[in-house]
Amino acid sequence: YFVKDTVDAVDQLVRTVVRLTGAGSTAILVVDDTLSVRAALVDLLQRQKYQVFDAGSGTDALKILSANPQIRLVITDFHMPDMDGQQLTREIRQTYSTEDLRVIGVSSSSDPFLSAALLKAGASDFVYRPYIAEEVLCRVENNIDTIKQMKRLRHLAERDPLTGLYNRRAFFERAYKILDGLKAGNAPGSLAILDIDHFKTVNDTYGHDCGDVALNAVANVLLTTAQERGFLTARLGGEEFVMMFHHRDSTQVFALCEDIRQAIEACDVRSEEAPIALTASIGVSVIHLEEGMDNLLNAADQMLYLAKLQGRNRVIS
Ligand code: GH3
Ligand code: MG
Ligand code: MG
Ligand code: MG
Repeated sequence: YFVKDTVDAVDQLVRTVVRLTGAGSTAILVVDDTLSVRAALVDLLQRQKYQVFDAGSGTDALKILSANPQIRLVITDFHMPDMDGQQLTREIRQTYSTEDLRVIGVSSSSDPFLSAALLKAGASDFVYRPYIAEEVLCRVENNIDTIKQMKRLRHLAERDPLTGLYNRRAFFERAYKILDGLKAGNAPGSLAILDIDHFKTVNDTYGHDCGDVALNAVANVLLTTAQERGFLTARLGGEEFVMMFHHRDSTQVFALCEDIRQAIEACDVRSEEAPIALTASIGVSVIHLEEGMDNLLNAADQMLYLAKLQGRNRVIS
């Protein structure tokens, strides 16, 4: 009986497979219209402790994918009645990048052009059946590893190592897109620069390590507020941070910045029990449709300068 034979053969091979690391939590979707073939692959992957989903058609596969965003890899058959593996891969690539979701094609066809067709459509790998279980598992692991490496590199490229906020580069990449979107939709938005008050004194009085703790406290306020209320934020450098607010008028932005200012003032940062006074000044510039990013930054900087001049720990827009 085919399934049993396959499973037994797989069993033999799996015992010889080097213990693969990190299989535990990764979710994989197996797509094949032939139940027995699908079942054998599902079984192979489940034995390696992957979380496995399966679909009998491309249409079902797309539904399962959108309902389960944790899926990182699709292993798809080529020949299927409603939508073949190439069409499915093309559909997948409309929504999911190779950084988020890998596709491995499988086929028992003797047509040597199938692998090229699938790779062209956006698959990252291909195996012809009958396959050696160990090869499939190694390809699965390699593809998952590629995603992890890409994530790691993206994190290194986009995040500030001290606070975990976006860095300058990542901020501007996103900010230009937001600005274009606002202009296209004639929607309101603002840009704000935040600078910690007398931060040099914090460093000089309590030491650089305490300064770093204070920077992280401010970053946490920004990160939490940004997640809760939906805006873009980043560390521009030193003790300066930037925020971009979209689809909010100037009154709403002012109120939001005022909340941020108060949350920073309320931060409980201590040096050997002694509380450290932590405040920040914020300069806001409202986006006018004719304005570019440089003008916006300059205008926000001028407002920040005024906030410092008028006594710090305040929002000026
Ligand atoms: P103001 O209220 O006018 O903004 O005064 P300030 O002291 O905050 O401004 P100033 O620009 O004189 O000082 C900024 C300080 O921030 C100087 C620098 O050593 C410190 N700084 C910059 N980056 C870091 C960092 O990553 N960690 C720590 N601990 N300090 C930093
Ligand atoms: Mg088939
Ligand atoms: Mg500064
Ligand atoms: Mg400062």
